Amino acid sequence: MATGAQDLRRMLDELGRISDERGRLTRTFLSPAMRRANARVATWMRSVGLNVREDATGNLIGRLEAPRSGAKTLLLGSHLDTVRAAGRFDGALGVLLPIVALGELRRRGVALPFAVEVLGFSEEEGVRFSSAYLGSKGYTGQLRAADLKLRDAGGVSVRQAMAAWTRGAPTAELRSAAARAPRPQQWLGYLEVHLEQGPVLEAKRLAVGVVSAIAGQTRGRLTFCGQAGHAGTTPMALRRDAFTGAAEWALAVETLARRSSPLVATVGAVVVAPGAPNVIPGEVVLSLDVRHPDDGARRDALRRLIADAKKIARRRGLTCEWQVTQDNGAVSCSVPFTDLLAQSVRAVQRRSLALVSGAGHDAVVMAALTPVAMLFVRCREGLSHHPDEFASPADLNVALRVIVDFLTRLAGHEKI
Ligand code: HGY
Ligand code: MN
Ligand code: MN
Repeated sequence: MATGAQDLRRMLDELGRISDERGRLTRTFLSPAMRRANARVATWMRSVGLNVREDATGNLIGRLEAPRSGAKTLLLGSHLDTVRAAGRFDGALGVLLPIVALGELRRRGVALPFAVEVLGFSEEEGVRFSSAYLGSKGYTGQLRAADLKLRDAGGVSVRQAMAAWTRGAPTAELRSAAARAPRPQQWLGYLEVHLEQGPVLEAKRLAVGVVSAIAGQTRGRLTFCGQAGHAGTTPMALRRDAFTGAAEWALAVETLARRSSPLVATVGAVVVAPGAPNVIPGEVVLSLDVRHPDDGARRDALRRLIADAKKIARRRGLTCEWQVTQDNGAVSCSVPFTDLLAQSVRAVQRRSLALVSGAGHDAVVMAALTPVAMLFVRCREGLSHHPDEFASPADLNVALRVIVDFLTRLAGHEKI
């Protein structure tokens, strides 16, 4: 399998260079780089015998038919979009590894009794529209009107971006005749391979592990409004500075999260308007990302943080407004499906470990419709959402062997 792992590394390196920005990897929803990435991954899909299509949400779908019609379909996939200044493994690993695994089975002459769809979801990170999982929601028919109305920093809505994308689709071969309604009753389940993005596997000296559950997360925007004014002539006592109010709140977010483990809360993006050095900030928009394995605890923390924002605003003569852009409950992975995956993990690395995922994944969306399982791959120092994100060739080889074993094991399963 060493050549398979070498192919996988080469593909990850190549895909990691397809970016919207020079010098760093940023590939957001329906961007020009996404178009190039889909075209490149489509060639790899076709090279192992998959029929390739693209749906109206820009998801890339490679399908391997079963020998007999009416057989169920196993879904394998992850996302092809990235955060800004991303690593080359987050998402891409879960799309490219199944392609290499299917190529390995083809080389061995193994015909699977079920169909397979390899899914390259077009949007999981929620960078462009501040709402995650638009790709897998589109694939599963779960996109809501509110999702389509979301606007990016340039004022373009999701609906407009999707319309522009399908008009520009490269060839008929990549454009599905129509967005196919999902038929979950036809699915065996969804398996996602993903970087752990945390330190546990490294601490346990394990190359891979299985996921028991995925933490719930809420994302949104909090806007503080005050009074813009002249930085030189406005006395400090007369100011209604939106940024200092926002800064006080950001520290309150950190203080609450530090006191309430395993709660995590992050202010990751800040927009200050009008954004000139000699103008007192009149309006500040902050992003908020709150996560917890327990939904009740997450919701309590969110209520507390919004109340703190209102208190700070009142005291400083500001207004504040909260807008939720995403809210997902915690999800448990399918026990039988995960047990089968754990058998393959044990067959390859002798020991299997179950982890809770603090990161969100497309499996959260897929779990609403079909059993889900996830394989985590160790990442160096737990670092992710960073250019230095890294999974070793040896660990990639272990993950590849696990997935080949899993597909072979599932093929022999009486319930197919
Ligand atoms: O943010 C996350 O949890 C994931 O990387 N999308
Ligand atoms: Mn990510
Ligand atoms: Mn990811």
